[in-house]
Amino acid sequence: MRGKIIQTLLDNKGNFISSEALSKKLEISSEAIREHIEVLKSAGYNIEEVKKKGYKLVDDLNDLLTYNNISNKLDTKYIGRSIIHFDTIDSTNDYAKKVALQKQEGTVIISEEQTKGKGRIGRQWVSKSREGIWMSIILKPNLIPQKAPFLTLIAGASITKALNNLGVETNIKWPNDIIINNKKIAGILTELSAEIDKINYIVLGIGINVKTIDFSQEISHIATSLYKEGHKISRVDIVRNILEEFERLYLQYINHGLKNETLDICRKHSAIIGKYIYIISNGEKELVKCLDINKEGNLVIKNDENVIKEIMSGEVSIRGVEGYV
Ligand code: BTX
Repeated sequence: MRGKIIQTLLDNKGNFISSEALSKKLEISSEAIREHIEVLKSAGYNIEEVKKKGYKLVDDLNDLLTYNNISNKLDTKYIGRSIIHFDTIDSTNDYAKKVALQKQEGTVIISEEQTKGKGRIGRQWVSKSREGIWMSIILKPNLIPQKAPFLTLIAGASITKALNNLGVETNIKWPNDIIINNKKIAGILTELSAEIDKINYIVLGIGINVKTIDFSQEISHIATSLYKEGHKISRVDIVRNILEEFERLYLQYINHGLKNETLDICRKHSAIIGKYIYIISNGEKELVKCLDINKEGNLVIKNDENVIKEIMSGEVSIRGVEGYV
């Protein structure tokens, strides 16, 4: 019933709905409505109550990343059909790994804040309360483990496509960064648990800066947010779009292998194809020309001796000649 109340308030966007109208629509007493509203308020919903006008959900909190908000009009079969929402947590990836074996494929762990958000190779991911989207998707594909890195590309392509649907142009810095104006608005951290020939689960972590205006000095030269770039978009809309695009591209890959749209998106929106870049691996830095992303999702580069090589995403980092890109 509380889900239905939230749904009705959401449908009524920004407007009051009287207690009578609510109780008529949901076929419960005004007293029961009042009790449910109290519980919803204590769960963090910002419901405004005005005598003779009724109730309304105050705008910004429509943007809490709860199951009710996201699942409203979510058009997926199983990605995001189950959502575990936290106000705060250490890391959604770490939580997802703890519960992955017991949860169904497509379960999403999402938090308003992370206190120990993780980047790759032990790096930190700044994840302030309500300023962005910090979420992890649990996947259990029937693939050999060597194919897991491609899922990072699917995530990157789905973030790009989703933001595109919402009017934002982004580029992908292979393999795991999404950028606007040469700065990072999103990062992807893919973690794998596998046997030699079988994936147990994959946790796909996605971090997107949405509302942050001030970044700390350490990252302000490489980080930006959608708000900072002039795109005031609701976090809920972004999550919903990403889950839908992700499911589509993921199913294409699982069902049709390498014949899929992901590569087209990654190539078309690549921030590095055709450019000179530094490949950094184990502290070594090599200047190369980036030629393409091949069918397996590996980066094809040419080094200064004109030797063409394939780079797997693994643990390399990429830097542009003049800075971050
Ligand atoms: P990465 O290792 O490519 O990027 C991490 C680096 O990016 C940091 O060392 C820092 O320089 C910079 N950085 C830190 N925070 C931010 C930020 N908010 N915006 C831009 N740049 C930043 C990228 O790793 C992968 C990030 C995945 C984050 C998600 S959030 C949900 C999930 N849970 C979790 O703990 N991590 C993932």
